[in-house]
Amino acid sequence: PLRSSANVDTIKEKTLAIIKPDGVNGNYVDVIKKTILGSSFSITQEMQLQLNVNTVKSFYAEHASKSFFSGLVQYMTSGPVVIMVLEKENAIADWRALIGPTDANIAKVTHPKSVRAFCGLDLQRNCVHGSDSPQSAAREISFFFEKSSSAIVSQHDEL
Ligand code: IDP
Repeated sequence: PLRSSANVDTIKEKTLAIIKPDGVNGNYVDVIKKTILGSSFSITQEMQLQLNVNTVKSFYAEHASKSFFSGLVQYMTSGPVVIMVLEKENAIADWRALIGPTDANIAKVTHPKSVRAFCGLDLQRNCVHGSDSPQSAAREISFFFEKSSSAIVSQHDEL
């Protein structure tokens, strides 16, 4: 049987987005949320937090051995962040495409319309985070938003 396009099941996907301290501090929250909503994502959860050192170390554990790790921890605890769950079809890849490459200076050249191009500053201070795979998205969303993780979140001052 034919189905009208309105009835075609779409498989929605969720990803974790973070507006990092440079983005919040630079007053980019509203323009980034506008970009998100204008790109057919819905924002299903959102909170503003001041992250602490242990939470950032745990969130970025895969980078613990990297030379930039201590700088990353310092940066991510330097001010409040806005953490959101974004939902749409193909949300994980589409949000990564929308934010552009890790290095904001490269983004300005190769992806001038990307979020990191318009609000990022450099390789470290790149304004936004996006989950890089379905496994990361599942881990990162539960890290911040599942009830069982409230022990971690409750260590912060929710703003
Ligand atoms: P991604 O955020 O684009 O997925 P990752 O390689 O997972 O990039 O790195 C996590 C974060 O660590 C980056 O977004 C950036 O803020 C920071 N970072 C990555 N590589 C470097 C580096 O070489 N120097 C300084 N900071 C870095």
